[in-house]
Amino acid sequence: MIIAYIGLGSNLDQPKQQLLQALDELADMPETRLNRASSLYASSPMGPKDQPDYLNAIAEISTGLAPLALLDELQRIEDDHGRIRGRHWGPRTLDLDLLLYGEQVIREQRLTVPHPGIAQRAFVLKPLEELAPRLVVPELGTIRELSAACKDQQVRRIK
Ligand code: ROI
Repeated sequence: MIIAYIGLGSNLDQPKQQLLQALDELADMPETRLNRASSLYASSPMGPKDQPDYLNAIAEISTGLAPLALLDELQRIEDDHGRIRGRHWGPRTLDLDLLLYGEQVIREQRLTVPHPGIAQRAFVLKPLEELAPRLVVPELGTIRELSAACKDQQVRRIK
């Protein structure tokens, strides 16, 4: 089993319900256990501003799925949530990003791990810091260090 971290995001159609349901669906993936989940966090959109604020969270899973099989499962769950692949960086009902897969570095056509945006995104780093501050992102440093470097981005922990 490999420990992997999944980023969840939503800003359409009841984002809180989207995320809570997605956590249940992550727990139901084959060969996978949901170890724990962060709190939910709210932030204004990175990218185009003419869209609602986002809710984000992080799930830590243990999985026997290979990276691309895991990616297939994540895309299936996104599709089940009515994800429509519209404009680049537009609003979405559910976004599931494979952020980290053990300590592996993966550069394939469909999949880059660690996720390429990880070091610039407080809405990923803040909830990840809640779960695993000392976790090392291959080639970049610890979550705590990366999060400190993004501290000017506003992300609010809710509930
Ligand atoms: N902005 C925030 N705050 N949270 C997200 O999850 C998010 N996801 C995206 C883009 C459009 C880049 N902006 C985001 O895909």
